[in-house]
Amino acid sequence: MNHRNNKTNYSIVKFFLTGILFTTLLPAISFSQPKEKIVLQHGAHRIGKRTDADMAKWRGYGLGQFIHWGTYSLMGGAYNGKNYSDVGGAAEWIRSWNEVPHSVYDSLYKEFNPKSFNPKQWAAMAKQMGAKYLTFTTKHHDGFCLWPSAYTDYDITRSPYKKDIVKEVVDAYTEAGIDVYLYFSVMDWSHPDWRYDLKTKEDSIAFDRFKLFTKNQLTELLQKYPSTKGLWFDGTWDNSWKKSGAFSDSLEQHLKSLIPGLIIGSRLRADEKGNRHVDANGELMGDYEQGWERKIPKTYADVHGNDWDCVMTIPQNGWGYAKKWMGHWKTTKELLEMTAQCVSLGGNFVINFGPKADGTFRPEEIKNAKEIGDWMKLNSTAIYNCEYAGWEKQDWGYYTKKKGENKVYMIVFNVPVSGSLKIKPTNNTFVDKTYLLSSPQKKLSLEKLDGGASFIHLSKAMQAKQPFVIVLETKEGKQKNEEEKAKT
Ligand code: FHN
Repeated sequence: MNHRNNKTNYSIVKFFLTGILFTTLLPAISFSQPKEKIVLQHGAHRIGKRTDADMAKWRGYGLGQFIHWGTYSLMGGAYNGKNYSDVGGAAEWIRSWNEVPHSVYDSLYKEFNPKSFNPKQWAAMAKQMGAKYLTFTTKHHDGFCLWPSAYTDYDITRSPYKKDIVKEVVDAYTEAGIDVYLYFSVMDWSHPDWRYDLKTKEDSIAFDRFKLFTKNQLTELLQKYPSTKGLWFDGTWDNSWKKSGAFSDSLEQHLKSLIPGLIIGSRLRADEKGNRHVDANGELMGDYEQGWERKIPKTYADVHGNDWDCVMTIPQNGWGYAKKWMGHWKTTKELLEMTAQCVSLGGNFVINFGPKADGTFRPEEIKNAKEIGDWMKLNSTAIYNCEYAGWEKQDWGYYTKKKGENKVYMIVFNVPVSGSLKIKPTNNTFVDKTYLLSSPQKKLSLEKLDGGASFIHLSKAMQAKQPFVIVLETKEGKQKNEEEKAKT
């Protein structure tokens, strides 16, 4: 087999340092604006958000599904009776664990034969959950391709399964009305020309070949699956890629020329100075910010006016199937609250699933998906096509606003002991009508307070039903019975 000689010594320490740097420090570091504008050839080519219909659709998704699937799913994060999750390792990284000989991992493809894989069932589960888009791992860091690639033989055709899994997934989800985005790891442990850094002339020569290989594979993916709505890049944090700003720029333009409207997040690009995500002038490179991994912005100011999505694991960490899930497993209520929080701050929330090697999902994931879907059935109006409302955040939950309508939604997760929810519209807006989204005939009364604020008092029965959604129909102008301010 080609591309099998590369010895990767990615230790878990390096993984976690990368993770911490990437997920914790990125927004804080990257957005500090330099005083004077630097002239860049390969910086951002657009200031501000995209304004086209494809991006408007992306913005309205609200909820998405991520799927990590590959030969790592066979190990399930365990080797020789030991669990990688016990030492903080993510299951899809198990090849980098010292316990696992590369020869063992690199032979896994010979056993990859997902007999119970039913792409239509996967798509039906995602649809019931309310996901509007899927991000699917075509190739993770190990380099194994779930599609038949002309550029490597480390692909699905060499497995006993043989069939094109990417096609099966793209077709089933597209048919179910769910948009598909392809995850692609640039870092490829299986390729002899992959380099972490370019220290010698030989490194650069090898990496030039690797760049061509990457371009060929991506072109192949978009040509094979033209209904693809976008690409989700990963594994672009190493120096070799940071030193390839001009290439990443031309690659992005090439890919966008293949599918008009294609959406690509900020993980692909580097500028000529080695900055990633945002260029040396602090401008986002890409259609949306891709730095929100396993964390959610706290305030609207944190998103710097950009589109963004948050990708989240159900366990503490780990994306591929793990026999033993790491740390705390998020409950349905927590996942719903994160969805509401993301939409309230203008982002999408993407929940990861790690199917087993046989193609079935673990029961915990099935339960989460079902419960989320049941809630979405009643309340998704407050999630889809909604945006940041601009109202002062209150402790009971999150506001979202329907695009282009005079409707603000209160997604209530924590009713205070008083049973009363305070609301405070922005200046020059007042609430005209208040009712429950799930039963619009049930009007809620509003006690108007001084300063434009109001209370909604809830019955005990309603308090037990949270999370629930209250609709506020708004009008422009001042609330009528405002008291005169005290003269002091
Ligand atoms: O290293 C990967 C990880 O395995 C997983 O794929 C996540 C998903 O966002 N991305 C990387 C870390 O940022």
